[in-house]
Amino acid sequence: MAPGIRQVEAVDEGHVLRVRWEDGSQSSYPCVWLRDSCQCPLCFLPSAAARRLLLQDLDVDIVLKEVALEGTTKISITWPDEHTSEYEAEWLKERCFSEEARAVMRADLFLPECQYWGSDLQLPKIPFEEVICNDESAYKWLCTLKKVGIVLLTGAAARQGELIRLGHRIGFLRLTFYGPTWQVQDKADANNVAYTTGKLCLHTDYPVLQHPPGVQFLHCIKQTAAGGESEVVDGFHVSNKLKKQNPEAYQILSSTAVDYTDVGVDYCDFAVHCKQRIIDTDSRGQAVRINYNNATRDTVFDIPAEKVRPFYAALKEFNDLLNSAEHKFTYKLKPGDVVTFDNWRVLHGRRSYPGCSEVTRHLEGAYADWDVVMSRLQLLRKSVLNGH
Ligand code: OGA
Ligand code: NM2
Ligand code: ZN
Ligand code: ZN
Repeated sequence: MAPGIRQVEAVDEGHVLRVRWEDGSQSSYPCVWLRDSCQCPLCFLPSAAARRLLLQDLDVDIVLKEVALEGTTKISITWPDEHTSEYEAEWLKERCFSEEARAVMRADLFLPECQYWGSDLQLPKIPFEEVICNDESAYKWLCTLKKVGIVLLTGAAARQGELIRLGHRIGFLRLTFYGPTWQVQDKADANNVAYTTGKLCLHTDYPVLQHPPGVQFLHCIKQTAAGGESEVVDGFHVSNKLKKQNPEAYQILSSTAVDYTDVGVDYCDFAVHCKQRIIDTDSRGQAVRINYNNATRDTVFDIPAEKVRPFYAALKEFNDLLNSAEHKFTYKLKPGDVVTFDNWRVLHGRRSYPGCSEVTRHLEGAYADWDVVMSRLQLLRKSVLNGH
């Protein structure tokens, strides 16, 4: 519950509303924002929870004409054109512009908390059926997936179709050229190195797409006796290490646009090209997405010749750090295991295994977008916190 409002007044020549709360704190709200955020049925469409007011009808220099406090939980503003707007105390408090209030809102909306890990990872595990049937388990799954970057779901049936069920649980899966779900097994004339028995070096999937899938699911249906172990590394943690150890290498990998290519036939025929920075960073230089698959990195390399060798040196250094024993966690999937991980953060690989005329190892894979996963997480949080 928000505290009540003690007093309201216009300041800054009517451009700002100052609210004094009963707990002694105060908040300032620019009038242009208040007018823009009017919740009346002319300005706001409740059924869409969206603004109807057009920006062309908003006066950036608007000042308030009158403000009145109604009890302690509501204020009413009259604008120069006699339009009136009402705002609830709680609604205003949540939207306070102070640094602290904005940090609280940001944390609620985006769950930025990140637990870094290395070879010491305690792989989080939750039973698959609990995630399907129980909202609290599903909520725990998605929160952990966001925070740690990887969760193992256990005890799924060892047959195709379980990822479709998981997709329905969150909303929907991400369709790509490899199909709604895809079968990782040794294939004749493989259209991807994943579909062989070879070793897969640490990689993120699908950097050839402009918006690479945010989340990946791999469901083990059959596992080979020898080889085929999985490896994972926390790409954000290793990026931080690289930045400290070799800032120049970090600078190169976070600024060089690398060409990726993928050409073939699967769900349909495809010829995809894309440029990605291997370490994608935000405005503060923090890694937000790793885009690295050595197999689909193009031979076309659209940078000046003299920059090529420094680029490879930087990539080698990153690759060495990724592969260091201190950073790598190794495990082996069992039939019925579904590993779910943040494909923007966690690099994954697999050890090679012996080839055989029959299929000795079979994973079913699928992707989801973070938009869909975060949406489900927010909805689950509401229902779990409301206790149903
Ligand atoms: C892939 C992949 C892992 C494995 O298909 O992209 O990383 O264990 N597979 O086969
Ligand atoms: N598969 C597993 O970037 C990639 O090519 C990753 C994608 C074939 C769907 C592999
Ligand atoms: Zn209005
Ligand atoms: Zn992969």
